[in-house]
Amino acid sequence: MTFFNKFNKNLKSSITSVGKSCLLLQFTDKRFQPVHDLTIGVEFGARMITIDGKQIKLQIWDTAGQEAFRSITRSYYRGAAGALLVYDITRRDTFNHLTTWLEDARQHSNSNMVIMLIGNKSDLESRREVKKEEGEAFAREHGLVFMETSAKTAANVEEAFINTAKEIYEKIQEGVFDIHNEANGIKIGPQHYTNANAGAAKGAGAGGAAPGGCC
Ligand SMILES: Nc1nc2c(ncn2[C@@H]2O[C@H](COP(=O)(O)OP(=O)(O)OP(=O)(O)O)[C@@H](O)[C@H]2O)c(=O)[nH]1
Ligand SMILES: [Mg+2]
Repeated sequence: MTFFNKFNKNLKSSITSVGKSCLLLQFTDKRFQPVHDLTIGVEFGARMITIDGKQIKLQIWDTAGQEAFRSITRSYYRGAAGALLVYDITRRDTFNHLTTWLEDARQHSNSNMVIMLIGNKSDLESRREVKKEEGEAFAREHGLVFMETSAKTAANVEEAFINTAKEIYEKIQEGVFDIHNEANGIKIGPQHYTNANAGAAKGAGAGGAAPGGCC
């Protein structure tokens, strides 16, 4: 699973600091780090979760929001099974260019990639610039799942990652992903291999992604 914010070709100020790295840290380490350095290139996190009684390892790439790293981050989209598209609810500029970002992500990723739209910093209600309804409408229009989160209070952070993984898992079971092609960001662990070979990925683990995968 890759993990990145929306970014925009023209306004560098709008592409960083939406809270991607903090969300990842909250998910993997269950803590919030108020002062967080800009991500340089790509960072990595991983966590085991259980879905449907199966152990699944999520491998998560945290990409830089800065335009300067765009070509590096793009190369991580292709091998990802899922993505969190993050904007900051207190900065309308981060919301305004979601369409541009989404086009770019879809163009450079697997067409089956699950994308979840995240409006982060929901704890800063008094500074809100983007209504929740606007996030919901954008997600509806583009076929994305939507959630508001706070990396600070941990609200919905667990749900955002796990629901994305569940969607990937369901797609595996429906046979949407070719689980024998690791370029899809999914790798079946040895303990699941017999089951996976037996049918349409039944018993398969889902998750992580570029390159790597899971289980
Ligand atoms: N109040 C509040 N602040 C947050 C939240 N998430 C992140 N922040 C703050 O926002 C700033 C940027 O967070 P990062 O996680 O580094 O942002 P990023 O999207 O990874 O930024 P780049 O790596 O530059 O693309 C930090 O000062 C965080 O403390 C949140 O949910 N609530
Ligand atoms: Mg970062």
